[in-house]
Amino acid sequence: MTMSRRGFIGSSGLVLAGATAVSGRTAFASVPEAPTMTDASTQAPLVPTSGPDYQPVATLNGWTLPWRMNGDWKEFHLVAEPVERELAPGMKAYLWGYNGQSPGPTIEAVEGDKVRIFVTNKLPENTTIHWHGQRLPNGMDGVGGLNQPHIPPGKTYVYEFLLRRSGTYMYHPHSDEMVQMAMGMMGFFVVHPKDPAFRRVDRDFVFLLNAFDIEAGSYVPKVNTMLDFNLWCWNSRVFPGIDPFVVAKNDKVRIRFGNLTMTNHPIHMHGYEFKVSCTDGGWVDPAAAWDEVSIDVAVGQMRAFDFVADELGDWAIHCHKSHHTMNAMGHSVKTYIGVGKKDIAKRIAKIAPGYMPMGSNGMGEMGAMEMPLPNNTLPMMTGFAQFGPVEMGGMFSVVKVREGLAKNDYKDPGWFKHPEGTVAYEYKGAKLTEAPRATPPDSGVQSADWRVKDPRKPRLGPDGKPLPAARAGGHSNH
Ligand SMILES: [Cu+2]
Repeated sequence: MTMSRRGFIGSSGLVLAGATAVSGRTAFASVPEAPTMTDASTQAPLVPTSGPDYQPVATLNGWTLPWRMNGDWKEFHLVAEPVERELAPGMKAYLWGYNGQSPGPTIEAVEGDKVRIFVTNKLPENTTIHWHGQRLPNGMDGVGGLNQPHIPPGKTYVYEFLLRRSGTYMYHPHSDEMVQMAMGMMGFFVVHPKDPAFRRVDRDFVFLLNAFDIEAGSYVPKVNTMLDFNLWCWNSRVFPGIDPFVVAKNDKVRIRFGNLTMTNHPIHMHGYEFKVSCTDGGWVDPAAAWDEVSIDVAVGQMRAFDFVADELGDWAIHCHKSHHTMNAMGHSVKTYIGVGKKDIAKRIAKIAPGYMPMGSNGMGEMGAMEMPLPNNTLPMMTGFAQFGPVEMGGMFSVVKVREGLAKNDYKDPGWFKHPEGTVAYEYKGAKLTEAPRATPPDSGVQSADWRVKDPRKPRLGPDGKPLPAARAGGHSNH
């Protein structure tokens, strides 16, 4: 783990500010150190060294927040602060997050734990944290003004509650939340079951869906955008910057995702059917789950699905809204399919020298093209795999199922080696200038018999003359 520890104790005024904020409640000898992550790659899961056993989650392009025990309290320390996040190689964003990254680190604990979470505000404005989905005392729910005073810049607040239910929860500000969530402030909160065998899997992945609107060449998201975002992210990363989901053949796998964007995302995985095992409301009774290949996750929801990885390969996993598997693009670009490129290029070049016509044969050519880009943005479609350009961006990654991976080995195994004879191949028979065409199949039924009739027009017989009107007793439109 590349983790730098913040010299917290006695190093700044923050400690004093923190101490006064909590002194009314409990006397703390010290505030736990807030670890900081500088890396945007997936960090190894944090295997528990004390307390009940559980299979730790792997946070996609993220990490888990270490804790310390203080008596029977599990103590964590989150620092809300401006961060610099690489969205994919070639593009950085100036976001707000926690402990050096957006999203913040995943909090993991066990059902029945008492957690004490210190939140230090290093933002230029007030914040709070809401623990989405948790059962807790009302005053710990984090809605600024309603449940607690907002946390002013420079102050540290303490949240204390008992983890009453296992499940998958999120955390995010409830103070200027439109701005703070548009800036990337959010994180996952996984509570493992007390019984280590309950619904246990071998690999357990988590990520948040988030979206940013960052103009090419700039670094700060436009916080007032409502729907027309140009960077659709998983854990503040876009393809090809999103790490693969690496699993061993026959592993029981769980993928958990929460949606803190402004629209729904139908998450689709290739190669398998799967069942929803968990929502932010709790575990789904296996008898109530049915097989799916896409799960739509609405705004403010999370879903987890489970499957057994018994099919080897590189399986695509992505949002099925095709605009969400694109990177920065103008959504108001005109459609040029079918427009003669040469002719229009000549005419446009007269008024706009250097104009390059795109898209008259579709946009696939952009996947292979290395066009000069402005600073700090990403190609709309990009990424290469073993057979060529993938022509994707945004919310896209690959589930890599391999034989013989060690437990907790999440290293990218490279591209799948297909067994001979299992890849779609080019037809190499007699030369075809054109596909041979057959006549359409004939069921013997007149297609006219199926057609809805326009009641305003007389029905015509096969000779083209009007048929006699329907007889009495039959249906009539008059
Ligand atoms: Cu989507």
